[in-house]
Amino acid sequence: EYQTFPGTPRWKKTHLTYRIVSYTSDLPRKKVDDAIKRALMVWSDVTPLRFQRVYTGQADIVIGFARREHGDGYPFDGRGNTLAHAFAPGEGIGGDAHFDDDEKWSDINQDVNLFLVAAHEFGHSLGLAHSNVRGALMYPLYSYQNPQTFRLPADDRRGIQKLY
Ligand code: TQI
Ligand code: CA
Ligand code: ZN
Ligand code: ZN
Repeated sequence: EYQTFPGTPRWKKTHLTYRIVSYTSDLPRKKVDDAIKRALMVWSDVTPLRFQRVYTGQADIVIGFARREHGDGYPFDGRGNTLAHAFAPGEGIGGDAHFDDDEKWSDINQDVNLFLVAAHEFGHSLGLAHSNVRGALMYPLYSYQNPQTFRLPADDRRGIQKLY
């Protein structure tokens, strides 16, 4: 069953902005942009949420790649283990998603698939914690699925539709 965070933080609006502030050198920028866009669509496809990209100024969901200590008190740990993290909805760092640039990011099946990890992180950005349903996107185990044929599992859909 899906879970929300304590106090059930959620966005109190359906039009959210996102901004990509830094990139990995593992992939061309266009592939990063595309993976992020499709990962957000996983959630906007099944809710009234809309995501608009902005290029300057502040945004609800700030997205970036970083390594080790990167200013939020949750340093990354080099290759392996933690791949990314995201913050529950809220002001400031709330909603933001960070990706460990010591991982080898990929848009296909080898290494770590950016689309799948980003879709999971944006679940956190929108207010979903971890599910205990094996196979759910928010289940805390990375398992590769073909991004081309990815469908949001029913448990995650129920969870996000409860919130929005
Ligand atoms: N990063 C953890 C995660 O996103 C960080 C984390 C642990 C976390 N508990 C949290 C973030 C609670 C927000 C709220 O779950 S990770 C997976 C999965 C990670 C793990 O790098 O371990 C995915 C990132 F689900 F496969 F285990 C992406 Cl898909
Ligand atoms: Ca790591
Ligand atoms: Zn961070
Ligand atoms: Zn998670």
